[in-house]
Order: sequence, then structure tokens, then C-alpha cells
Amino acid sequence: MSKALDGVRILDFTHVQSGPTCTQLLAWFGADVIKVERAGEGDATRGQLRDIPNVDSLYFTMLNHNKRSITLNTKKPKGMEVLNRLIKECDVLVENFAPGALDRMGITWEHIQSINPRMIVASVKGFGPGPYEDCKVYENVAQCAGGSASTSGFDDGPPMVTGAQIGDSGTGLHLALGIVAALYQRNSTGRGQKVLAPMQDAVLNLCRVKLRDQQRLERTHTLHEYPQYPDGKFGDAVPRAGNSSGGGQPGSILKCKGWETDPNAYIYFITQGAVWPEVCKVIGQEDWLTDEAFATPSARLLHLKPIFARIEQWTMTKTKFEAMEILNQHDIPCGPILSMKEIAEDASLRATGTIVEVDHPTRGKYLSVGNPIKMSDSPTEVTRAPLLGEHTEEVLGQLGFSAEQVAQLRAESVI
Ligand code: CAO
Repeated sequence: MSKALDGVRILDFTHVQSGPTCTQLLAWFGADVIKVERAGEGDATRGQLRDIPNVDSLYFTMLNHNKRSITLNTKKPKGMEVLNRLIKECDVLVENFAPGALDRMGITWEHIQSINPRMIVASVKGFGPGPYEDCKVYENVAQCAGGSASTSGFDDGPPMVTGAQIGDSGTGLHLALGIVAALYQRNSTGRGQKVLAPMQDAVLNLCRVKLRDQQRLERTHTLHEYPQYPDGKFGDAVPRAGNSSGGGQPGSILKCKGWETDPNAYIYFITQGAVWPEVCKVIGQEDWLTDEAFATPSARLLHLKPIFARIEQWTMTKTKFEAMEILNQHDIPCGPILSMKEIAEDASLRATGTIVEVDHPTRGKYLSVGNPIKMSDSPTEVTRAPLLGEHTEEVLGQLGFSAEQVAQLRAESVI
């Protein structure tokens, strides 16, 4: 079957996590992604957090599926010649170097335009224009600068970063969407354009509801669904909300049977207004149905702590999966706290290809996260990440270099 991005060629200058997330998605949609790496070392993540000596790390292999790898030293004149050929042949150049690195290599927007005016140049940077535009940035810096850390964690604790890589993978997703939109616009304009996804901005986009709450707080000086209400104090900035539900449906993480020894024996429980009578029935607290203090959602906001304490008395008598089964029968929104171990073994995630087993020539079999976006006419087959420079000869051959020329480039350490 054909793929959505068949025929699109990506010159992939990305490294670490944010950029590779983007180009991996494009590869899964069918683009031909040619990853350019420095000879000898390659993407730094090949060697980071290794679990097997001298074998490409899971960090690298899980972010670079379905790509081809070539080695090229772009700082040598002959390397630039090869790169110029690639610029001519490709549709999109994607990069996430430190600010200014591409210009220092001589690969300016003007240079690219002079060779290929249809080329889209897509970049991840830590910050957009402003005081921090020249800064190097990693995941947690973006989480902090984008508003996530100040609004995560508990009220009596420090700011907290989250395990979800919203700064890196989150920005990669944003960039991929920008690239696909630019490809679409090119159909009518015939021109490429620059696409920029700053990590701070992408994190802020994912924290949109917290900027909503900032404005509500400034107007009303309180946020009724936050755990600080009604007893605690609000300052002038959105506080950390612990595990409270962000929306108008109060929720909390509650202990389940086994919590004393299992750090993940918990369930997320939402007391959606529509199913409040069911909640009361399930936990055996039907008197709440006629009690004014609990009858309406706004009345309940004054008593969330005792409400969740009472519901937790019930959840502690069930495992998280038993609780799920009962609550689902009553349409009560809830979710188990799943460990990575449980997720790795999840049969339905494997059946849909979101968890995939991949074979690798030096590592053997490993688990990865497949394409979470499912398309009926563009199915994803996850193939292993390339070895360093595995496709150098193949790609240079396609660009028209003869075997002798390739051998010469290798002898001169250009590739
Ligand atoms: N041939 C020759 N030189 C090459 C090359 C190649 N094929 N590929 C890379 N290089 C060079 C670059 O030109 C650059 O050289 P200069 O410093 O002389 O300009 C150098 O390698 C390293 O680039 P870098 O500064 O981007 O790498 P770093 O390890 O110092 O910084 C990072 C890493 C991530 C902090 C930085 O790239 C960055 O801020 N990127 C933007 C934000 C981002 O994506 N962050 C997320 C990273 S994922 O957690």
C-alpha cells in the first residue's frame, strides 16, 4: 500500500531527541529520511545511556526508525559539495543544532534558496526571538521555561518536571505538523519556507489551560477546582495543582488494594457530574444523593478532600483493575496508573502496533513505541534504526557519485 508522504525526501540534520522525533514520524508516514551524521561519532545519543557495550543505545534506536544514515563532514569543502547535491534533491531540511550552527556551516537560508527554492527548512530551537534565542536547550529547560514546571507538583513542594518529554518529543510533533503544512502550501506557491518550532513555545502550547487559569485567577482571585480551594491561599500566579483534574470534572489519584507494596497500585478517579449518583451507589454512600452539601457540583467543590477520602476507602478494597471493571460498568471515568512494565506487556498496545518489537543486527530484539497516529490508507511498518553510515554508498550512488568518487571521499575522511 502507498504511504501518505511517498516521494518526499527529507535531509535529516537532527540529533538527540526533539528533531529525530519529528523526522521519525515523517519516515513512518512514508518519507525517505536521510540522516546526516558526522563520521566516527554520529548522533551523540548512539553512545548515551548504553545498556550493551559498543552497541547503538536504545535512546538512539528508539528515535531513528525507518531512516537511512549517511556520514558526511560538512565542514570540508568536498563535504559541502555533497551536501549541496542533497539540498538540490531533497524537499525538506530538518535540523535542531544550537542557534547559529547551520549558518556557521555555511548553510544559510539564502544559500539553500539559491540551490533549491522549493526547499522547506525546518528547525527546532530552545527559544524563539528574544533574550534567550542564543541559548542551548534540553528537555527540562523547556519544561521550566514553558510553564509546565511551575504548574506541576504539589503545593508544598518545589516545581516539578514531568516524565513525558513534552519539550523534546512534544516540539518534534509540532515541527512535523509545520512541515506537512508547508509541503501542502508549496503545492500552490511553488516555494519552500522556514518552519520554526521553539521548545518553550511548544511546551506553552501544551500548557494552554494553565494560561487560561492565570487569567481566571487574576479576575476572580480563586480557582475552585484547585486543591488550594477552599482552605488554602492563592497567590498571584497559577499554583501547582497536585493530581487534581484540570477541567470542570474534579478528579484525583486514589490508592488501590496493594498500595503498601506496589508503587503503582493507584487509580485516577473522576467524579463527573453526570455520573455522581452512580459514584454514590458504587461506594455505598447513597445518603449523599439527598445531602445538600453533596447534591450539586459547586457544593461538592467545597468538600473534595472528604469526598475523595471516602471514595478511596472503597478503591482500597479493590485492585486497580477490579476497580476499573466495576467503574466502567457504571460509565464512571477512571484510569489505572500503569507502570512501564505493565505497558510493555500490554496486549492491545502490541496488537495496534503502538508497542512494537524490532530486530537489530547488533542489539537483537528490543521494544519500541511505534507510530501512535493510525491512518487507514497509510499504515506504518516500523523498521530498525540504521547503523552509522549504513547507507552512505547507497545514497551517494543515487546522487550520481561513482564508486571511485565515493572511495576518494572516504579516503579524504569526507564521509
Ligand atoms: N559535519 C560537520 N560538523 C557537524 C556535523 C557534520 N555532519 N554535524 C554537526 N556538526 C557540528 C555543528 O556544525 C556544530 O559545530 P559548531 O559548534 O562549530 O557550530 C557542532 O557539530 C555541534 O552542534 P550543537 O552545538 O548543536 O551540539 P551540542 O552537542 O553542543 O548541543 C544541543 C546540543 C541539543 C544543546 C543543541 O544542539 C541545541 O540547543 N539544539 C536546539 C534545541 C534542541 O533541539 N534541544 C533538544 C535536544 S534533545 O534533548
